[in-house]
Amino acid sequence: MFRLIDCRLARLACIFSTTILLQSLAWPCSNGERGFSYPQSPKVPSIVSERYRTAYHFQPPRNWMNDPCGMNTSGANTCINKKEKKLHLILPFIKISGPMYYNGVYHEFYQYNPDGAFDPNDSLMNMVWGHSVSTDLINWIGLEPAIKPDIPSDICGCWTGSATILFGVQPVIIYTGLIDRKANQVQNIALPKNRSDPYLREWAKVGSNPVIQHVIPGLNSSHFRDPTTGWIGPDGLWRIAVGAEVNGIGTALLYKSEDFMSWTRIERPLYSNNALNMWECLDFFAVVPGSNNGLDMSSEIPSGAKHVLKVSINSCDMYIVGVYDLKRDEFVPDTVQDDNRLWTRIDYGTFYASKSFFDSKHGRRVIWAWSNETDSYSDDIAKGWAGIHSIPRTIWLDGDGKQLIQWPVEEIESLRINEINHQGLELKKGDLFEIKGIDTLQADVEIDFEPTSIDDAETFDPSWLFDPRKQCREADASVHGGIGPFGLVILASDNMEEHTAVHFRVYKSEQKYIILMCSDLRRSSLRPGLYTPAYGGFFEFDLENEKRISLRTLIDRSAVESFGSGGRICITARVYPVALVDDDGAHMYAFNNGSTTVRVPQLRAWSMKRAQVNVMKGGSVIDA
Ligand code: DQQ
Repeated sequence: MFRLIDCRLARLACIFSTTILLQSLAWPCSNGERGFSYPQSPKVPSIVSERYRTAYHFQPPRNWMNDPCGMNTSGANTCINKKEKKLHLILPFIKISGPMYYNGVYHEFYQYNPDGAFDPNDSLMNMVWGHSVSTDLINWIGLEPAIKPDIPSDICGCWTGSATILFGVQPVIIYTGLIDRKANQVQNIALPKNRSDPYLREWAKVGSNPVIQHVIPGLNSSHFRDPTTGWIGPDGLWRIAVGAEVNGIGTALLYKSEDFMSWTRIERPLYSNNALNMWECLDFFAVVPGSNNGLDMSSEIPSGAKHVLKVSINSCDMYIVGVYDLKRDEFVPDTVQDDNRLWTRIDYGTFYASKSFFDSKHGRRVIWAWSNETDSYSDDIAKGWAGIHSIPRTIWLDGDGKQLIQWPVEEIESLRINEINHQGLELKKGDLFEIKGIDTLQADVEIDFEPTSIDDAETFDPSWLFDPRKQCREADASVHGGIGPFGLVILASDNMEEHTAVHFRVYKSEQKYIILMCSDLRRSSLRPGLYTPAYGGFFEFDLENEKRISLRTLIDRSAVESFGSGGRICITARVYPVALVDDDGAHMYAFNNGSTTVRVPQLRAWSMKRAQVNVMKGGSVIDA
């Protein structure tokens, strides 16, 4: 696949052993080629430990999982012709009204391999849609897979897509089917068999599949996938976008339909840009700058709203803010950088194929993503599971209309116990303050840092923007600075041989301050050969007025999700400390290594309880 400079560490793991395994299973679709690449460690001696398994992140009880395939999102009023034998959806003439919440249940669909903890995309094997339900986004009940490859238009795999609830009552899944060994792709539809089943357990594919064929001039038909959630245009027609590579260029193809069943391509794409090739897992949504109220794409979009186009490529989720020109049915970016290394990221760590939905229960937009294992393929097999989803996050646009803000959904706070609270701490250069009294392996930490002076900020070099990870490596937590580095050291062994550092460093750039946030994994594990990058990203900060730089870090064993400056910048990381396996416990510290003293006006931290994540299957407990 195509890689960015700072996303370059490809998955080198165990192609040889994977091929043998896949050949022995003799799946008819196997072409022996890897479908995807993502950062993972090369072969290293495996450690089998239940202690890396997360306690409150979403994951199936076992096996491989990747992309979230979409939660049910709302539409509005409906008009269903009950006389039709096959459920046939017809155009509504009713004015669309308010947001809806489907029977009080969240549905999470996800890419899942029922055959083991290996990636079935490697050889176009049996990828199905896993399915779980929840009433709070935190505790989940596992159900049977919603869709499996069993028709000619998905026989080599049911890949990613989206769920839409038409007019508030009719859920529809639209997804990519792989039709042959060359990974040619088409789009299919499935409907619930029984809409009055609160869990929507069973799904049926429509007889007219595929509803969208791969016949478009210049299309690379093995790069034509991941349809978005549908939205309604001013003409009352449904629209979806499908990611594609057309004449070698990344394109968001736009389709419209009266009935969500038969689709016509609009010749002009929603957007295309030759800075990137194939776009996976497109997401397109509306936001009002400065408001954390979410918008339902099928409701009236208020004036002043912006639209966001998110694309996934090369293990990075990037986004562009712009406007949706309704006359031309086109997304027009406010600004777009020619060099895609400068595109803003949803998250600067291990966070891919994100999908957002409008949560009508709380009037917010929620996003989450796949966070792959970054230990090795042999570890996946040894553990018997691979892949988690990030904590669902509320997502909105900052008042300046440029930067998305994300914050863990408030429901996660129901897992907090044993609060500790410190106020008025002061960290001088070289200080380490140990945070005690909580479970440091399962924790939620919120800390504010306030530099006592802004005079010593070092000078910012704009060329660093091209490679923040390099800056995190070179100006790491041990390198003294003017303002910073300060932050948290987590999952630290007794002698600090193992630790993960999440920290900030403040720079001055002409009129403004620029902050570098890093999540440095290079010393996160004593295991040799693991993929342990120093993730990082920059953001602008009004230090003179805002004064406090906040950090929230959710630690969940092998998952570390960090939110800088109230969610302006996010970094998800996967870590595999030996100390965690050995049950030696782990230490957590706040630190400062800059010459400017930093006040900590507030530090709050909690242990996090275990959530009930897919330990119940359809109502009965299953072995996790
Ligand atoms: N994963 C799916 C594809 C998608 C990719 C296959 C992104 O549909 O493009 O599992 O991770």
